[in-house]
Amino acid sequence: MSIENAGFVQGFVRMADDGWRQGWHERNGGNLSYRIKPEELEEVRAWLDFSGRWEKIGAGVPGLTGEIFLVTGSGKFFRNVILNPKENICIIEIDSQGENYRICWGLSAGGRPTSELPSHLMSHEVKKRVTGGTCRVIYHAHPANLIALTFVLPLDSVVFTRELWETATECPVVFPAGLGIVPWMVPGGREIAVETGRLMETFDAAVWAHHGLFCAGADFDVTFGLMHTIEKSAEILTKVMSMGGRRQTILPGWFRQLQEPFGVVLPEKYL
Ligand code: 2HA
Ligand code: ZN
Repeated sequence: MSIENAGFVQGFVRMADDGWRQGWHERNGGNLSYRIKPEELEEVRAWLDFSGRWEKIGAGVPGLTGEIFLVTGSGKFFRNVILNPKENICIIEIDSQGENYRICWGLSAGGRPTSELPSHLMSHEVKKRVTGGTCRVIYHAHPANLIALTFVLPLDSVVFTRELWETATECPVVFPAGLGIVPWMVPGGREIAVETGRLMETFDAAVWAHHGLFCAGADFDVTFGLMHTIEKSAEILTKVMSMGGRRQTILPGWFRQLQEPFGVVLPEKYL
C-alpha cells in the first residue's frame, strides 16, 4: 500500500489524465481539488507529515477549518500527473482559522498548491455549505469551444445557459441551474475567488470569460461529466453557428416536458 494506491488518489489522477486527453490542459493550464473524506484520511494518515510550515491561502475560508484537500501543484502540467503523482499533486491541511494551509504530502521536488487555490477553496466553502457537505470536487479547465464562445455570445448568464441548453436535450438535465459568468478578471487572486464563490451559491458551473470554466460536484465522475457536457454543448453550438445557425430547434414547451421524467426544475427565465 502507498498513498498512490488509495482509491481517491487514483480517481483524482485518472480525472487529471482524462482532462489532459480531452485537450483541456495545455502546458500548466487548469487545476483540480478534492475535499478528502474522514475515512479516506485514515487510510493515508501514516504517510502524512503534519509538521510543515503554514502558508497564507490569500483568502479566508472559516467554513473549511481543519479540512484536508488533495490538489494539483502550481505550474505543474496535467499530462505529468499520471506519470508521477507525488511530484505534481499534494495533500494540504487548512488551519484552525481558515487563513493558512500546509503541505502534508506530495510536491516532492518542491512547489506550491495550485495558483487558483483561493478560487478553489472559496468555491469549496460555499459548496460544502449549500450542499450539506456532499460537494467535494472543484475542477478548472481551459476547454477551447467554451472559451471561443465567450468572444461571441453576450457575457450574460441567461443567454449562455439558454444557448447551450438548446444544443442537446440532456443539457438542461445535467445543469438545470444554468451557468454563471465571471467577466474577465486577473486569475489567481482573491477578487476572482470571491466572484466565483458568489456564483457557486447558485450554480455548479461558472464560466471565466476568455479563460475557461470552473465546475463543482459530489465526485470525480459527476464533476468531470459536467465539464465534458458543457464543453460538448459548446462544440455543437460552435459548429451550428459555423454552419450558418439553427434551422430548427428544441422548443420551450419541450424543455418543460423534461422536468417531470427527469426530476428537475428548469427556471422559466431560461425558457
Ligand atoms: O495555469 O489555469 O487559471 C493554471 C490556470 C490558471
Ligand atoms: Zn486557468
